[in-house]
Amino acid sequence: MAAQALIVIDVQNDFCPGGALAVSGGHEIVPLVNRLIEDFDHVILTQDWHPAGHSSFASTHTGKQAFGTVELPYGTQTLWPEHCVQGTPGADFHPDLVWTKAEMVVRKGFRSAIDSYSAFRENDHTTPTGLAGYLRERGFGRLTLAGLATDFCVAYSALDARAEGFEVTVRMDASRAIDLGGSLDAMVGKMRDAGVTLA
Ligand code: VGL
Ligand code: ZN
Repeated sequence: MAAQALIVIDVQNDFCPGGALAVSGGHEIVPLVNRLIEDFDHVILTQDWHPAGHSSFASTHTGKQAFGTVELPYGTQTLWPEHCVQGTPGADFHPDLVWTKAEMVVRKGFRSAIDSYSAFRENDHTTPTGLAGYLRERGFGRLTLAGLATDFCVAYSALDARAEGFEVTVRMDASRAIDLGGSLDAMVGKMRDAGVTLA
């Protein structure tokens, strides 16, 4: 059976209460994520990592509000408050996350013009992050995902991982959602249809 890895998605200060794009209850998952990190032999982290003035920030577009949308060359992009700016405390991992064991940290969203929810492919659905190749080269075929946010970065990562041929389990108990306009239900449906195991 193929080796397995845990992928901890974006457990960063800005996605926790008090942060710029706080996910309700985001900090609650940290003890459970720490237990998963202990239980898995191989751990990979992702880190949302935007330059200032990123195209996904509402403040970059005159007259636009956070949680609205904008048309970018690759399609409709949801606009967010400024969050996870490279090198800022908001972009740091939650202080209680025990991340030292991580073998790899994948940073995403570092291109000004393209957002990246997924740890595999940016929001143009074309530009790869390199994670699929890394996982295949290391022989990982089974992935468990947990983190923030269930209906954005976790879900898009899970769907792309399935499309890349990995077996995927999402630990719903160790994830929390933004739930913007029914996005949680919609993404849960898509994950089920794609053969993602929701645990
Ligand atoms: C995320 C919105 C913007 C996430 C990242 O980690 O789910 N959501 N950037
Ligand atoms: Zn982001």
